[in-house]
Amino acid sequence: MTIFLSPNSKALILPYCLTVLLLASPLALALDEIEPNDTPATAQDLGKPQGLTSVSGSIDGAGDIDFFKLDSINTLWGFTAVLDTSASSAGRDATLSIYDADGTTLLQQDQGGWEKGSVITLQHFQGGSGTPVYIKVEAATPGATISAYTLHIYVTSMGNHMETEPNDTPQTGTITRMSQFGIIDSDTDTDCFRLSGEENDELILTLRADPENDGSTTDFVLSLYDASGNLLVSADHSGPGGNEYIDTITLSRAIYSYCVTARSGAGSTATYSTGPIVNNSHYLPGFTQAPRWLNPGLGDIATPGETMEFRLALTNTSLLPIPPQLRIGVYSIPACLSFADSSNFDDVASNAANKYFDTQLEPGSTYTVDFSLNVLSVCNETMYQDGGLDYYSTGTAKPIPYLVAANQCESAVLQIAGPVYSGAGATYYSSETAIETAPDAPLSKITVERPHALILEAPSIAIKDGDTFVVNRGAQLRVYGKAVTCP
Ligand SMILES: [Ca+2]
Ligand SMILES: [Ca+2]
Ligand SMILES: [Ca+2]
Ligand SMILES: [Ca+2]
Repeated sequence: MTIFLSPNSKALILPYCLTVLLLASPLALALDEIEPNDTPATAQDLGKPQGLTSVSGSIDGAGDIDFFKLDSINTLWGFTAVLDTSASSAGRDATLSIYDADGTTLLQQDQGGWEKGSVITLQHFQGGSGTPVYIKVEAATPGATISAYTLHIYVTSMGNHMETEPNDTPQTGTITRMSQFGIIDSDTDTDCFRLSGEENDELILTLRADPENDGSTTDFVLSLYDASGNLLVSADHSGPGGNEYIDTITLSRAIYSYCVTARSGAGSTATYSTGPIVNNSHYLPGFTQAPRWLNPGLGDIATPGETMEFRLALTNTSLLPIPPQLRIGVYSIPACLSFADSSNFDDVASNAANKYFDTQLEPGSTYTVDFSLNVLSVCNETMYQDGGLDYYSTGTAKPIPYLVAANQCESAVLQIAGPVYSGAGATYYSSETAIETAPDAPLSKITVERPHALILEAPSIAIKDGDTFVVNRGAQLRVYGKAVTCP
């Protein structure tokens, strides 16, 4: 299964033009720092991150500064960097900073944003693929020693989607995207966001207090609530202009809300960004895509000239509605298939089509699209259900493999000339009533080797006495005893 981000538009989205891949299973990489790394020029290169990267290091007294270089995925993506100094037997006060590609332009900085260290969050990458940013770890007091720290870098897709008012209670919270942007516009404003947890999900919540980096000094509070509105945990560690961080909470399958309030500084400049990290990566609601081939032939084989009928399906398996930016698409291989009936789609190209849904998908509900395709040629290919949840800037390509084989009727005996069957292309579909090796190769062994398939369909099938069949791993031998009509 391939999961991908798609632009939030109604353009046709094909997998080969996607720019952003989400990882179905985020990677976790654990490294030790490598000295010398005291300047951007000698920064330890962490490359283009995937999932969670953790680095263990230390600040060894006077002069030690640790720089790490992180390469951009693209500007739709960003990261959260969490510095944990709680294991240090010496000093624990550190400063965590992010610099632009020049190594000197400060993008974000934190000192003691949470109980165990510092946090920089929802920091967009600044340029296209490979453009670096630099992360700096240093002692808050020059010359101090931090005997051990761990730097965790969580990579997430972002977008800073705007909150939707009214959202002042846990029950009315804006449904969470990957990251959210909001404003505490009055002393009484509370902004809540809801997400649907799954059993044993690990949730981290972060708040960036000054997303514009313009020096605003609102003092925010970030709080997590259960489905009944009970407060589970609250973070108010930082002062004015400081980030907030809620460390890992293990979830149940339930709806959770996190709310933002301001202790000071409400008004038009009281902007923030906030978002969850779930299982070291983005938050996405639970959903399934289940495309089906409705009329497969015997043995899941079609023949040229037939019509294949498909049903695409998208089901919301989470506990919250999926907002109505939903798209179900299809794409197929143009050499193999062409649309016979695409009338249920909203836009149709030669081998791709999309259907858009403008009402939210309720929990447990399914949207489907039926269509049919003409079978053009012999193929061993895949038809894909494409797209999905544009609200979350994401989609999934889910394949249906299919086999199209030629129906060959020209002789009564399929005679195999050599010891290795190769068929006509990748597949062979025969109405022959007998199969045997060549007369001059008695007692031969007939071997079917990947990617070949030998498919026999006839009222009765005989194999010459003494001939041996070998079907190697990955190859296919299918024998069907049904009547075949030949011209
Ligand atoms: Ca060091
Ligand atoms: Ca160093
Ligand atoms: Ca608000
Ligand atoms: Ca509000």
